[in-house]
Amino acid sequence: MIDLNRYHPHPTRPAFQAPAGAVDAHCHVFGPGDVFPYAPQRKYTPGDAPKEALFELRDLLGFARNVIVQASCHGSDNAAMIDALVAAGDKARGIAVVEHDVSALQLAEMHAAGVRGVRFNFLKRLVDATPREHYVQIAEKTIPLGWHIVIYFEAPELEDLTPFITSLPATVVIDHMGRPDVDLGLEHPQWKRFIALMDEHPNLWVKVRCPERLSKIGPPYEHVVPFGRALVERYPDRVLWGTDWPHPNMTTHMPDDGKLVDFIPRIATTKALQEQLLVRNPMRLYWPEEQ
Ligand code: 0GY
Repeated sequence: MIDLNRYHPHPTRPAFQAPAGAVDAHCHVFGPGDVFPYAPQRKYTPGDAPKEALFELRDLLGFARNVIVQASCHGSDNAAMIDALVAAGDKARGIAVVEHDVSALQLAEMHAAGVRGVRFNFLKRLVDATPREHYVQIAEKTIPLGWHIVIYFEAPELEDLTPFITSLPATVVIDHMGRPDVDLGLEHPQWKRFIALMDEHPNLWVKVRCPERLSKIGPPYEHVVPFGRALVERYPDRVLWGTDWPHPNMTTHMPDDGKLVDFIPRIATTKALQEQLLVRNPMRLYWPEEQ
């Protein structure tokens, strides 16, 4: 029986060979809970997914680097994520979750460890609502550091969130293709609204990932392909890809990360697009000093 609260125990080595220097730009570490306790206000308790397992997966998948995103189950205590960044050396960058009263010293320490952005999470099933003014205060403190903002919402909330998203004077990375309902298709106003937003605001980037969450059918996620491909081809210099390991809150299946990697050439169909998606774009955003 597959345990949906634990990452895939035996991911396959992908058939697709990622280009040298590829970055998994969306993954997490969970705990271990006895060292890095989960937040009291969390909405779910994951199985532990420690940094060592993440680094092993990175190597198995043929990737060179990770961007580790603070997950809601750790609240704004970034200790597990920072510990993983430090252990990874220059092979990882981080996205933190911070409170509005975070100090300049705390931010400087995070920056030194490799944090390069903050995440604003609008999913009610994951977090309690944060006052909008708090997000504004966080943005005012972090954008001057050169950090960007990662936003997680679901497509029906986009209309309400648009004034806020477009007011942010920084690079804004939208998680998981804006979480469209893929059954509605590419011609539906929901998807067109997202495309119009991306068209009008060149500071917006998007993660072209998460077929395992967007699909109600499961692998091989055929009906998610047109959405990912549309974004990669329209915004080749503003797309990122990530595994989302260890895949919290999956209800249908636990994805094999090797198979998720094999999804990449179906949405990025040329070597040039793959190089942009997996190397050039994430390096520009997270390791600009190496460019
Ligand atoms: C993801 C997606 C989810 C969870 C979180 O912070 C989180 O807990 O992001 C989800 O449940 O959709 O990106 O890991």
